[in-house]
Amino acid sequence: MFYPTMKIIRLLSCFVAITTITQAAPMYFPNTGHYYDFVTGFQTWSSANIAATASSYLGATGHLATIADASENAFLATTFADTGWIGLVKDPAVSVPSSGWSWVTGEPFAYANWNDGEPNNNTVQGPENRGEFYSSGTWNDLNENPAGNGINGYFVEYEVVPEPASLSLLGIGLITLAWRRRNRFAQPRPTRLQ
Ligand SMILES: [Ca+2]
Ligand SMILES: [Ca+2]
Repeated sequence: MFYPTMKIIRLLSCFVAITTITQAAPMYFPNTGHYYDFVTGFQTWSSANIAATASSYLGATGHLATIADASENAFLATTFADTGWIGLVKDPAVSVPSSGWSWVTGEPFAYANWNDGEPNNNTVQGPENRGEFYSSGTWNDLNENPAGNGINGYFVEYEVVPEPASLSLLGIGLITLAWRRRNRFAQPRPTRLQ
């Protein structure tokens, strides 16, 4: 009885290890230089916002994804093909559905890709002051807690700054080379014996 139990535990350990290894890493988008991920599982927009800002990748703190232009929008749609929260919020004091929107990062709200008929501020479940990204790439304004209605998770973005280590090493190398050359020329030349 003991041996089969240990065998099962070992098999489960292998399964967990394989699952961990095969977990997808955030995806890189060259146009922005940022990394993106889709975290599966329903939660309210605010919970997703907190979770995103509590996460990090390659030293960069995450935030709910922000979309500056059509290329970034298309990247999210084609890479993840899923529906979830993005870092889009509306000032509740603004009554016009299409006005008062901003990104959680404070970057300019210069691009939008609303789905047909959206934003409509459908108040059946409460005011729609949060941004939902459809798998098709279009957007919907949605309330804070739609109880799982269409939200499969959230998009997180990591604004990773390129590692300067290689540049630093290059700089140190050049300085060292210059110092050596200067010292070599500064040294008195041996007097040639006549
Ligand atoms: Ca962005
Ligand atoms: Ca809506």
